[in-house]
Amino acid sequence: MRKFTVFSGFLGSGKTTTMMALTRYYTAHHGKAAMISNDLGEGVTLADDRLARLSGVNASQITDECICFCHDVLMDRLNAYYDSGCELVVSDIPGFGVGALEHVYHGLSKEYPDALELGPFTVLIEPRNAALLLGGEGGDMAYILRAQLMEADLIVLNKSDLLDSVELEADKAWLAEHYPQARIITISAVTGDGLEELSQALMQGKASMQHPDIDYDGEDLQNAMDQLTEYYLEYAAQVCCNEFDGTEYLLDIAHMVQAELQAGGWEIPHMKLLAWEAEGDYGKVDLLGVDRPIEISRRFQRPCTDIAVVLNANAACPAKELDEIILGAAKAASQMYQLEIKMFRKECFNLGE
Ligand SMILES: Nc1nc2c(ncn2[C@@H]2O[C@H](COP(=O)(O)OP(=O)(O)OP(=O)(O)O)[C@@H](O)[C@H]2O)c(=O)[nH]1
Ligand SMILES: [Mg+2]
Repeated sequence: MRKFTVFSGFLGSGKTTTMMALTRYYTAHHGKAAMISNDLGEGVTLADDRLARLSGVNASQITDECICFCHDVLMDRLNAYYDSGCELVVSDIPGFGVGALEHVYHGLSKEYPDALELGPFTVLIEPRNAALLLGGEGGDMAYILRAQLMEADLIVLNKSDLLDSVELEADKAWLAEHYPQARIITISAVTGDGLEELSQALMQGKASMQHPDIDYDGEDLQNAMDQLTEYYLEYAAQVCCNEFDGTEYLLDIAHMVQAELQAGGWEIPHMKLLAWEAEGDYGKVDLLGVDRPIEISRRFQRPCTDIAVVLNANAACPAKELDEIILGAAKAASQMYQLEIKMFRKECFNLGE
């Protein structure tokens, strides 16, 4: 079988964590699987892809362009995976993913009609965003959440570990009522709950190839894109003497960025901070909003001396201010830890341009 499925969903909903858990689970229990991380930065190392590979998952990245618009690159990559024995490949999508159903699924099926089987177009949502929609809130981002869910053949309510069974059933019922075209399942990418159901849904389910009216050329999507700045930073940091706690270092950067953004009245749906040592030990910290606790997704197992750092962020903050805040935090934290830093790459651009 040559199955391909796109994972759409809001920033921080857990696409990467789910693709990693699914790829690992599927390979262990069913057959070989692989995942692709897709984002827009030119020639960058994606934190998502590096994280997946550091944790031993069969993964690769496509950068510079959305898979919406580079079907030849995507198809070459998929063929390489299928030729190496993979039967299931999943990929995420940059930005908000809105329009990916048309651009990726309909585009691929026109250009490569018999090359692969498209699995259900899959959209992840996390409880916090489900609660916003349920409460009739969500501000400017509500359009994005609704458009994503309208495109779904399969809605995956992730982070089920954060809800009790009554809350879970209420969210599921609301999603089923408002998005009747989609099947709804609940999973926790962190605990592994629901991964068998997700595997079955992807392998047995098919893309409906529906054409929902999501007002793709309308003002709402453009407004949302205009607000967001995408940021990529890569550098090496070496301690002058002794050792340091790499996880605490990443946490300090995240706290500084959070405080500055909050003070400026900005918002940050997701900033990922990943660092690793040459021997393969690594740490990862996630900032998921100015008002949410900072999460440690992985702690370094040992003290650090010499690390590579990749920081990727999406923030509702102008590019110049975001650059000053993030670079300022990275430099200040490095000074605190007596680290000498060597910058490799920085990309910072508005998503709407
Ligand atoms: N509690 C809990 N946290 C989760 C779960 N899945 C993901 N997370 C956390 O949610 C945060 C975001 O997860 P990612 O997988 O990076 O989210 P994403 O959708 O790939 O984010 P973008 O790449 O920015 O679009 C991380 O801190 C994860 O550890 C889950 O099932 N339960
Ligand atoms: Mg991701």
